[in-house]
Amino acid sequence: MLNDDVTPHLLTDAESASFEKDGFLHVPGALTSDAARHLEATVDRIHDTHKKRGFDPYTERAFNPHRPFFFPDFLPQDESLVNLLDHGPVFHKVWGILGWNIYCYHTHLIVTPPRDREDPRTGRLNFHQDSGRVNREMESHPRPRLSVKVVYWLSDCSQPDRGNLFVVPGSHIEDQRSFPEDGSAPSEATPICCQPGDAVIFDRRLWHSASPNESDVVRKGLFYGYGYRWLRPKDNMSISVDMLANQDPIRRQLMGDGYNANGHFSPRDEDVPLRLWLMEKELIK
Ligand SMILES: O=C(O)CCC(=O)C(=O)O
Repeated sequence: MLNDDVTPHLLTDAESASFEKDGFLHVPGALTSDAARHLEATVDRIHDTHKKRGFDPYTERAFNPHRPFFFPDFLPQDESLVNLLDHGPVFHKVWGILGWNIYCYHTHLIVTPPRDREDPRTGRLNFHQDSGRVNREMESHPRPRLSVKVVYWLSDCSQPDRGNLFVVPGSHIEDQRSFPEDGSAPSEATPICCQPGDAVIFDRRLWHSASPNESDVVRKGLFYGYGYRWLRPKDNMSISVDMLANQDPIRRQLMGDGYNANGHFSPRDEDVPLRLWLMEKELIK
């Protein structure tokens, strides 16, 4: 729930300039150590459940403990995951970038075990921009931002061989880019090194990739996609009526609630309580 602790977390001019230039922003210490540990235990519980069942619901195949575990639509799994939707140290920067007509259109967690060195395919990087067909069907140049992703790191990725998120700084305004065919990182790419509890906000257009985990430290991260309310959800976003009923109005906005469909495009006040809250706090006009 948003509280009065706002000013220290607002997007500064320097952060805004850095995000516009590089296409990403590192937010050190976004979570306390206790919060990161609690969330890590939640991620472990979800991961272990599927490991024990022996079935990966995303790939719809047998669970493979050597492969990254990608689990979308995680909000219904635990209230602590819902609580991050408007987590002040990061969320104030998200609306600072995108404005107030936003919601969370996608969540996923990733658990990346040490890679299977016997399998050369696990050593490859896969650089991409987010949003699939959007990158083919939007005709402007550079294509519009539309959304950002936040990742909260729960494991220690402070060394560059721990499955780090690789990015090509500044590449968010490049519609096309070629990458080495052997799956290696180009020299312009850089691993983002983070402590548990750090967050990274990145522009969906930024060319980025997961990387092989060459270490013994299992990598764990929680990803939240925020986009405009007229953008469709990218996963099932299974938000039940009961889940919504327990949330405050701003959370409900962020979980995709609204008065009617037209309000995604031309919102009334009741569609966007975030806007009213920001006006009351004199953070926007
Ligand atoms: O696992 C990672 O570091 C990258 C995740 C990713 O590519 C994505 O969320 O689009």
